[in-house]
Amino acid sequence: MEVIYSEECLKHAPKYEILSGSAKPYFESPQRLTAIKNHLASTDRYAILPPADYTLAPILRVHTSEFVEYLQTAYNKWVEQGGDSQGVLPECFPHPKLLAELGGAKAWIETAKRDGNVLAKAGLYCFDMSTTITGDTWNAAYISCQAALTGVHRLLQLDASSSANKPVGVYALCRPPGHHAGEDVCGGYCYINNVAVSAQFLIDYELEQVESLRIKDVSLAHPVVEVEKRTPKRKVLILDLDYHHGNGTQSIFYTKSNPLYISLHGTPDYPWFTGASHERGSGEGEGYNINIPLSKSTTDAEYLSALHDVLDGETALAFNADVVLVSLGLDTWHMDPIAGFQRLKSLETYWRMGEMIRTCAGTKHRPVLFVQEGGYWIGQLGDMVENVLDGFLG
Ligand code: SP5
Ligand code: ZN
Repeated sequence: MEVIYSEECLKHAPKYEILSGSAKPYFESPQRLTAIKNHLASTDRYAILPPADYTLAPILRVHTSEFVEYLQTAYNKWVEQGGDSQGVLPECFPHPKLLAELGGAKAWIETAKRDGNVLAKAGLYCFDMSTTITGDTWNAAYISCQAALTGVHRLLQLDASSSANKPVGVYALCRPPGHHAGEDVCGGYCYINNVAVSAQFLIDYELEQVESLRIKDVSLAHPVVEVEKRTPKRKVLILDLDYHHGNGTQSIFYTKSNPLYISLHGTPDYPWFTGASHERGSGEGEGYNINIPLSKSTTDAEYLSALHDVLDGETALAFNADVVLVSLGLDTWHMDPIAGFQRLKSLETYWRMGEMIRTCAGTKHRPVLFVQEGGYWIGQLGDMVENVLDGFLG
């Protein structure tokens, strides 16, 4: 299988985050990526390939230009304004109650956007204290997203030339991750929502249009290509297997009937205020958002049974996706230092997850792009990824 990976993504390396009231070493570390890459490279079944560049245009279909500009410029402004060189972190958020009492929500938010104070913007464009912006963050987040888009491109090429019934899959080894990032908010170590941008890319473009957008070597010097609305080209199913609810992906597509978003996640846990089963989408999107909250004491067998039920369920079957995107978090593992189902303890479970994606009715015979999200127990990340991908290949 092809693995899309770039060393540029290692350069984003904040020293610490604020968790449970104190500074902790940054869990979303570059070592996560090298551990997975080295593990896959040590077998002869995986080819490690660099990302190409599909410009900012696909990113701007999902994220606002003011948010993107903030990510690009925040660190330099922060340092200019006397901020800690470790990077940008908020000190105050526009909490709805605070704003209601002041009676001026809209006006304050507009002021924060317009004026030059990066501390106001830091709270406006971020929802937690773990998503530090350093001088290397934008570049890494951009290239992480380009790795996912490269994965989409390779997947479409492989699918066009593959023989029926043979599983077609690609793995985008992305970092920083993406599923917590919304259209104009970062959080949960996520800046650009790699899976959401990839889903919209698949919905927007035919293979030939993808080819014409492609610039061979990644560079940040490209002008912004005009972003047009397009007629949908494909139906996309997003399967979010990260331990945490993908609040960003959910919110980006909440009012849309394509993609179909399905998430299995631990509850109650971070991000605390999203992920209930009654969050089903709204308007045209009603019924196209499926949350499966699972107790933290979920076992291997219970997890697999929940996954099987949803992938073989009526909604996934009726949706009849053309392509599947998997938000692949490995923080479901019982030993994960910041997450994990306490009784999910068998590596074989990860193999079975891959197998279910290959064999269940809702995903069977579809090309699958696996996009790396969370997972913090570094010693076994490689084993978990290898099991999912091998289970998928069969
Ligand atoms: C992509 C992704 O997995 N992001 C997750 C961000 C989670 N950040 C908050 C973690 C809270 C951990 N609570 C500490 C419990 C220690 N036992
Ligand atoms: Zn996670």
